[in-house]
This record gives sequence, C-alpha cells and structure tokens, in this order.
Amino acid sequence: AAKLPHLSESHGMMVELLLQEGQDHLFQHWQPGQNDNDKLRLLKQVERLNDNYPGGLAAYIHNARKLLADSKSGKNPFEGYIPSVPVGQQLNYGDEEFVKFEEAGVKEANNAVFVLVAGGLGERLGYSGIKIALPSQLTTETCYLDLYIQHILAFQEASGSRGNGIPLVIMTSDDTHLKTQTLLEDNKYFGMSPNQVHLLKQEKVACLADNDARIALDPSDSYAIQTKPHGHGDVHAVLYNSGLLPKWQEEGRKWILFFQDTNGLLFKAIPAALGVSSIRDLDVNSLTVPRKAKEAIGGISRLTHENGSEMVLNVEYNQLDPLLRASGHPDGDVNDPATGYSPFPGNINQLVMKIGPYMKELSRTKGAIVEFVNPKYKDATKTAFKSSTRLECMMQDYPRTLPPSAKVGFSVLDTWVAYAPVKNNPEDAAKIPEGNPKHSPTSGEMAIYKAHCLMLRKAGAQIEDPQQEVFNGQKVDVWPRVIWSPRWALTFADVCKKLSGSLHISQRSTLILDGAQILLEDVSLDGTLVLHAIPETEAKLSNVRVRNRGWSFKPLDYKDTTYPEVTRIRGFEIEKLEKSCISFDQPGSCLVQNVSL
Ligand code: UGB
Repeated sequence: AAKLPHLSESHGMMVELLLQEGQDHLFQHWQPGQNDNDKLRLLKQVERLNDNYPGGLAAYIHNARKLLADSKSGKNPFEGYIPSVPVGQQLNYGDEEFVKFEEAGVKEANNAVFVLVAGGLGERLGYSGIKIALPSQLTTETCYLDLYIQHILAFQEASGSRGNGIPLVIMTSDDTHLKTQTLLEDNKYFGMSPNQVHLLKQEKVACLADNDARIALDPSDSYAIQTKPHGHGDVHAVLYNSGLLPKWQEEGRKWILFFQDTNGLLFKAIPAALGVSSIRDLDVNSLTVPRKAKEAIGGISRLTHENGSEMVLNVEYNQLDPLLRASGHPDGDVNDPATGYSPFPGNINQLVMKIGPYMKELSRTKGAIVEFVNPKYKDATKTAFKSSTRLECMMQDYPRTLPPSAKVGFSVLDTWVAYAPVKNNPEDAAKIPEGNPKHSPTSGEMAIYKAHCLMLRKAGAQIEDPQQEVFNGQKVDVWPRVIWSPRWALTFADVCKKLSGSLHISQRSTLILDGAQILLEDVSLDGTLVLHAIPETEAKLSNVRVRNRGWSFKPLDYKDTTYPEVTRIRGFEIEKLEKSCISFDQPGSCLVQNVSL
C-alpha cells in the first residue's frame, strides 16, 4: 500500500483486481512516493482494458489461462469434430441464375449496411500508409476506400435511395483511425454524406508474458501495459456497443455485409451474394472462392461432432492442415489432383448476415467471439515465449455459437470475379511458387483488368488475349487495362445493356469508362480511350475507331527508392504516351458517330 499514490475508488478497484489475478509483478518496481503520475497513467490504462473486454480484465485473464493451457498441451480446437466438404450455392458468372441473383441483390442493397474491417496494420505488405488509401490500380489511381464508396453510392442509386443513404461502418484501430479519418475528410468522404459513415475504433488487448497469463509491461515503458490487436472478430462487439443496430432495424434494414480492406474485385460479387442471402433466406452467407492448398485463406468445412451435431464453419489456414491430419487425412491440406484445388472452398471473409437473427445472437453474446491464442514458444517444452502473445478472435467465427436451427450457408464464385487481395510485399510474393496466388499489389491490379476483360468477353466483346510479363519477380498476365466506374455497371446485366454491335480492344489498350450512361456500339480500340460523362448525359459512341500510342507499363525495380512507394510495390509505372479523351459534360443525348480518333 505504501507504494500506491492517492487513488480514486475505481483505480483502487483496478489494483485489487490485478492483485487478485496474480498480476503483482506489475507493481514490483514501484517505489513509495516516486513516479506517481506514471502509476496513475498505468491504472487508467488498466481501467480502459477492463472496460473494453466483455467481462472485464479478469475474464480476459481467465480465458487466456485456459487457452494457453490448451495450447501447451497441443489440444486441437476442433477436437471431436470430423471435417468434410460442405455444399454451397455455386454461382457461375453471367449465367441465367447468376443474373437472377444479381438482380435480387441490387434490389436488396437498399436494405443493407456495409461494414469494412480496416483496423489491421498490414504487416505482411509493409506499406507505410493505411491499406484502404492504396490505389487499387494505377490506371485511374482509385484507392480502395474510394472504390468501395463509389460502389455503395451506385447501389444506392440503383436500388432507390432512402433516408440518409446506405450506411458504411469502418472499424479502425489505434493504428489506422486518424489516417482513415483524414483520408475521408481530405476527399470529402468520396461523395458520401459524412453522417452515412461511422468510424468505430476497436481497442487493443493486453499482451501476455507467460503461460500463467501474466500481463506484459511495454518493453519501452515500465508504466504501460504492452497491447496488441485482438483481431477482426472485434467487429461484432464494436457494432453491438455502438448502438447502431437497433437504429438500422427500425429503419427496416435487413442485411449487414462485412468485408476486408484490400479486395478490388469484391463488389463484383456482392450483388449475387446478397441475392443468394435474400432468395435462400440465409442468416449467414459467406462468399468463397476455389482455394489452393496452403493458401492463406481459411477453408469452409462441415464439422461433424462425435455426438452427431454439425456446423458449417471456416477453419483457418493454419488449423486446416493439422485438423485434416488428425482426422484420417495423412497428407493434410493438399490439392485434389483432379481439380488442382483444395476440396474446401476458400473463405474470403465477405459475410452477409441477416440483421434480425444477428441482433438476437448479439444480445446473448454481447458480440463476444470464440478466441484463440497463438504463442511462439522458445522451445519444445512450451514453457516460455519468444515474445509476448495475446488472445485473438476472427469475425468469421461468429457462427460457432449459433443454435443448430440457424440457416448458415455459403456461395462459391470463381476467383477472377471475386477475390484479389493485396497482402504480400514484393519479396514475399516473388517467393510464392508459380501457379499459386501472390496476393500482392501487382497481382491485385492485374486481377482488376482481367475481371473487366472477361466480363466484357462474356457480354460478347472481342478482347485480345493477355501478354505475360514479369514485375517485381512475379509472372503476371497483362490484359487490356479496362476500368469502369461502378455507376457504369454494377452487374453483368448492366455491362450487357451498355454494349451493342461489336467492341474490339487490343491487348495494349486502355479504356476508362467513367459515367452512368455511356453506350458503346461498334467501337474498336487500339490505344487509350478515356470517356467521362456527367450523370445527366446519355452518351453514345457509334462506329468509332480509336488508334493512338496509348499508355504502357514501364517495369522498375522495387528497390529503387527514387520511385514513389505505390509504384515500387507493384514493380511498374504507367507511361502515358497518348490518349483520346471525350468528356460529355452537357445534359441530354450526345452521339459521337462514324469517326476515327
Ligand atoms: N483487421 C482488423 O480490422 N483488425 C484486426 O485486429 C486485424 C485485422 P488480414 P487474415 O480473405 O484474405 C483473413 O490480416 O486475418 C482487418 C481471414 O481470417 O488481411 O490473415 C484487416 O484490416 C481468412 O480466413 O487477414 O485472414 C483486414 O481488412 C481469409 O478469409 C481484415 O481484418 C483472409 O482474411 C483481414 O486481416 C482473406
């Protein structure tokens, strides 16, 4: 007691709590009458950590002791369960059923809320900024957040706006909050109304120094507890505590769509995924893509317990291999030789939840999600850690606590339509064996061009084959650089509506379509064509040939720091040699016909 400064009642309670939970080491270096302000600073932090964890710090420490003991004894978190491959809704881009789901999804978008988890630092990518500020591609340099917001605004227009528009929640963390706020403010919320956007910050959790869950002090500050992120699973508690859910339900909203920070294709898949949720009336619908064995995405599995109970759930990439080995599959996480893919559909963490059952479940759990711990042990005795650890949780583990009556399903879509994340730095991406996804800024950009080209091909356009090139040591297929704004086309049906006659695009071409009503009829492009149209214009190009020197990719070495970081991490910059540009900036119909540009 002599070591303690004068304490408020609540700070006194924090000291009691820590002593009761075996955390007296936190006070060992305290001297009577010294550093009293620092001591209070630490107790304030303890109070915050206590408030931000469901059940408080005592619950955190108890949960940690149990999970650390399980980890030490090598207990499999899915003990007693046998994994098998579940059946989901197969979606084939552009076919009749797909178009039906897309149509239903666009109608439902007005009843949706979008939740972006963007609290991660992106350590694997090593980009100095926040990931949602990164350009999704260099042709228009649209950053991820802008891309997502443009899509949501386009949904809003397509499904008939109401009230304050479709809400967007962004979960941030101490690592990303201020930069996210600044990005939004500097760009006038990318056209959204500021009251449509809700920034909710997740808090970090205390680090643990050993198997007894002794809380770790910050190595650089002995009056601060070391903290680390608790994982994207926090999003459920953060939403529960925000008070927004009842408001949305009152407004008649029906769906919450969760998504991640850097996937330039995701919104191509959202209309169909939402349509599946609506038509199949699913409480939870995860979007999946074919998964390569050992790819760093979870595998959706049916888990059948010895007692007969079943659940369909994501098994995270680091758990799938040991689970398979422990349940009669000695080779673990390997590709099916017949398909070249893992038989387990790959989770891309795009989850669609029905708001009613979601709120019911959260009122029971308060948003708490099953946690795990992943300590890096010093040696095989598992008695000491190489560095402190902490409990973590994942948003896709939400279904783990649902009753068996819950309608949990998933949809499967081709990777080229739905998934192109940017997670790996150039060096790591170059080391990934050929044929496996690189998840790099280079591959993420190329995937956007490819998706647009394949969509145009499905709509009948003649698009030349891609050329293979190497950037930052990664072999990629370079398709014509076709970029369209979400207002030009949200769905496959929209793409088809905008084309008539023939459209021919050569491999070296760039086409930018920026505007809601730009119709292309008998157009041939060999070079760069940029079309802008204000919303009030109905623009049409008919029988138009474009030929110019165009824009090309100039390779560069990522180690050359004279280039800006956003180009270095891709391994190329764009050399803009020549373009044809038409801006339709007058209201009404405008026809450009029978010309060669
Ligand atoms: N994130 C947060 O908001 N807060 C956090 O504390 C941590 C992360 P990663 P991960 O689809 O590609 C997930 O690091 O966790 C945000 C799935 O678990 O990019 O390795 C962060 O900002 C996996 O099953 O991914 O793997 C980012 O937006 C698979 O689906 C998001 O959470 C994989 O993503 C994901 O964080 C994938």
